Amino acid sequence: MGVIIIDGYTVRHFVDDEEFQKNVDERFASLDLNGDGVLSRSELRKAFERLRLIEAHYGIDVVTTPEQLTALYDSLFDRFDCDRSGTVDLQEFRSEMKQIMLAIADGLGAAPIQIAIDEGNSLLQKAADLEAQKIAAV
Ligand SMILES: [Ca+2]
Repeated sequence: MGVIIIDGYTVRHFVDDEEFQKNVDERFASLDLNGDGVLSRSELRKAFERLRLIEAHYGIDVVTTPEQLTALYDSLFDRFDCDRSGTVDLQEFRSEMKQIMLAIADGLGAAPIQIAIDEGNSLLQKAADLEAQKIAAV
């Protein structure tokens, strides 16, 4: 478990950077377990569990039953699956990840806050790393 200091500005910067697109594309590829080029419901569920988006963005910290969790993941899947094809393609994944990150940025606002990160490669961690690199490069 690490702790990063991050604000909305840092997250927005990251979303506009090509590094973000690269990260999202890599993530998509690693989540597409059967390699068919789209994410199924179960593949995307694994993604949510890994990204910890529930905790980070949706603000739900008390999820008690498996049924509630499934309902939650289903509603998230429907958000990603814009054209209701039953799968999430790369374009849908990219645009929704961007929306989610921007929503996080809005939530963070201008005041830097500390966030506990317990996965080394989370997107917020990458955002903080990128900002640190930029500061170091000046
Ligand atoms: Ca797939």
